[in-house]
Amino acid sequence: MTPGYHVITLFPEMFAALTGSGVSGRAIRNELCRVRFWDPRDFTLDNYRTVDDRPFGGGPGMVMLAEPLDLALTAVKTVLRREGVKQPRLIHLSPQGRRLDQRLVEQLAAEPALVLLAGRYEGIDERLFARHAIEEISVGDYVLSGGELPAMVVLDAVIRQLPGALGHADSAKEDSFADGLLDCPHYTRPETYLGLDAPAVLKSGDHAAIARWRLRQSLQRTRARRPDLLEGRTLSALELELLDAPDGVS
Ligand code: 4H7
Repeated sequence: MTPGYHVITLFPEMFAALTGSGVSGRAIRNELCRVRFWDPRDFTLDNYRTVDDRPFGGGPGMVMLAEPLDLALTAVKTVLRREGVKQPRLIHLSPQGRRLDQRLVEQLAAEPALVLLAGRYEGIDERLFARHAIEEISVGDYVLSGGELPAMVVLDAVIRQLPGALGHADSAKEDSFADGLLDCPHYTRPETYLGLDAPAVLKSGDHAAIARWRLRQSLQRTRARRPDLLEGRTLSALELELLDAPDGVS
């Protein structure tokens, strides 16, 4: 079944960047997944279509009302139940959440549906979280004005994992992080640019040597820039050998 992604947001128009362009746009156009938007304003019950109010206890900014979000979530759940999805993962994008990584992305890409809640203002009335089991996910330790960009980050990362999303030439398995390592350097024409030569091995036609060179670059870069990524990973004999191979060897 085609996975269904549901986004609860006051700013559905922001998602044109995700749905209209690139790998994600093509995947949606080709019906590898569906993305639907739910505007909490459409679930308000007052004439002013109010979605926020001043925080109890005072302080700056506004808080999102529980009720419109609760009604929107309930509507999404009803649609999903009718489509045979019983317990969809509900995800609130928040700086307080579990950090997104490629392992979590791969888990999310295996789900038949996801419901993403993009908050605005200072946050959401906490009582929404008493009524629904909602996971919190963060895309990194920095503050944004809303959850829309994080929701697009999650969806872009998830959608590129869907079978058929990438041309068969490039594959999600080839991505940096797919094997827990940083990417190798890339080169294209011309062979010499402003006196700088592309590595000769890449022009050698020796595919095994090219694969070894790329793996060595990935390993050495990962050790230099993100040694934390190597900590939880057991290196094979080949990987250990490549890590300490000098440039030009192997
Ligand atoms: C939930 C709660 C996610 C969502 C608070 C969301 C960063 C991330 C938001 C907030 C996000 C992330 C409201 C806290 C606006 C900051 C100025 C939306 N920011 N905000 N405040 N790292 N912001 O994933």
